[in-house]
Amino acid sequence: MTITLKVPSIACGACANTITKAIEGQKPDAKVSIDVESKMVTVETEASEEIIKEIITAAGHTVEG
Ligand SMILES: [Cu+2]
Repeated sequence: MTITLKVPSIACGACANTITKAIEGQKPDAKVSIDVESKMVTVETEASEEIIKEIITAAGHTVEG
C-alpha cells in the first residue's frame, strides 16, 4: 500500500532525514520518499496510515489532516 501524507513541519533535508529514519527504524520494510519542497511524504508499506502518522508525530513533526 502507498500512503501519502502532507507534513507541513518539514523545513529542510534534515527534517526529511529524521522522518525517514524514524519510519524505517520501526518499519524496516517501508520505502520512504520525501519531497521537501512540497512537504509530501510517500511511504510504501504494509503498515497502516494511522501507524505511520504516529511515527511521524513521535519524531516531532505534524501531519496535516
Ligand atoms: Cu529541517
